[in-house]
Amino acid sequence: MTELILHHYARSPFSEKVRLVLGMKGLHWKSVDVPVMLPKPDVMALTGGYRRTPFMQIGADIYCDTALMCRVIDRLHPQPALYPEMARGAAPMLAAWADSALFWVAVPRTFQLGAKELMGKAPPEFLKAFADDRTAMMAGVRRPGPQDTHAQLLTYLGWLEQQLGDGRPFMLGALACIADFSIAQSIWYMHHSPTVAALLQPYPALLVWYARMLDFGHGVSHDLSSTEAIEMARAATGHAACAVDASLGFEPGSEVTVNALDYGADPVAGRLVGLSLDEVVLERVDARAGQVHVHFPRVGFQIKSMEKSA
Ligand SMILES: N[C@@H](CCC(=O)N[C@@H](CS)C(=O)NCC(=O)O)C(=O)O
Repeated sequence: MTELILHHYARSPFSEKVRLVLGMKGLHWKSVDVPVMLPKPDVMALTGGYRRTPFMQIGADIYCDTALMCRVIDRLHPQPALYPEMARGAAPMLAAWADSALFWVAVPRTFQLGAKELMGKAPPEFLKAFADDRTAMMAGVRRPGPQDTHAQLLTYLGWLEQQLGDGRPFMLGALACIADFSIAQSIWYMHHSPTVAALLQPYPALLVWYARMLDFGHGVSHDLSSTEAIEMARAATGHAACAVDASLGFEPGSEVTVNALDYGADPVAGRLVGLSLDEVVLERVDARAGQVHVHFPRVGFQIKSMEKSA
């Protein structure tokens, strides 16, 4: 079964990155709306504890983190290529910068300057609950202040404008690649606040590039409820092929946990069924979703043996 189900919410920048990728590929996909904050019981039924947004489901295979999701989408639907030959190494490197450094100044800066425009109509109880949720998700992470985000965002926007300075249509040349989508999500988020969007005016090449990115659209989505998605996982027969490369330090079938190394680091526990440089895959059995395989990228995630620590 290769039907793509994206679990996401409208205002999520990382979700917008994937929606635009689905648009570039011209795909039909199923759309499940997830809560913007905890609790997320239907998310947990599928992921086993990973709370970040978005994640992708294909039958009983669950893919966490957009870096992996985009590689899977590209493998299943290779044209047009998301990692074109001209940028095989540079594309994921630039994407990783945009998903971390750029994102973590663009999004906080947008909140710092545009909170009222973004959240103006939300009731105070929602705002308090949202702030508490994100504070807990970011526990232990140093967060930049307004002077930091101001200076760093201007530096990054300057770099992007220079990168497009020779008139190239996309960040790494003639073709769009994963880096364009990772950068676009931050610029997209800035546009939710008119005050913050105005900061982009001195960067004309970036704005032309951004309009080109929006032209990809989102493909064609069909709404699905989270209950139906869980039912589809339970009904699925089989999983995507995977195998454990034991030279990477863990035994096939061992009990492990996997967690993100940066934030939202809640561990997911399961039996190790896949391990390569590209991904780590856990098998877990959920009361509602049945036997699911939860996939994470290897980069940016930590695997811990439960057997050793027991
Ligand atoms: N590296 C992750 C980052 C995902 C991420 O930070 N997503 C944000 C929303 S855009 C999030 O999870 N926020 C908390 C939540 O949705 O519960 C990815 O590429 O998927």
